[in-house]
Amino acid sequence: MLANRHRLPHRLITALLALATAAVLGLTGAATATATELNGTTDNGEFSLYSGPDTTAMVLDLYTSKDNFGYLSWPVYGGNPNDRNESYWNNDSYTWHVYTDANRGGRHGWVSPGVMSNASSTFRRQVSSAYYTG
Ligand SMILES: [Ca+2]
Repeated sequence: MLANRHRLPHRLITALLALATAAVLGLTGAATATATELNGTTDNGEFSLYSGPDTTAMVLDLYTSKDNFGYLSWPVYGGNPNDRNESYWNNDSYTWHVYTDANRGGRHGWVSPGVMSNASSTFRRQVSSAYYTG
């Protein structure tokens, strides 16, 4: 939760600056690109875990850190995404850290920005929490 508090003000400031810029330029209806997490689509700024190999099947698209996948549901399809990951895509500008247990427990791995891959045997179908670091 601390990470969320850290990140949201930055995102809000960015959005406010964009709106201020739009106002100065006299633009109306200017849209700011914003990631919508847990909508089943990997937007810019999100880290996604997929239930199938090669970024297929169900998508758990995260914008903020998650302490316990046991409390989440797969977007669109429903059901629990805990220990169901087979591949991933970090479409964020931040590095994401994954753990095989909730609350940063178990084994730890990290995914650099832009990386898309299948999970290694160490993490395949075992990830239970995920965090970005700015
Ligand atoms: Ca999304």
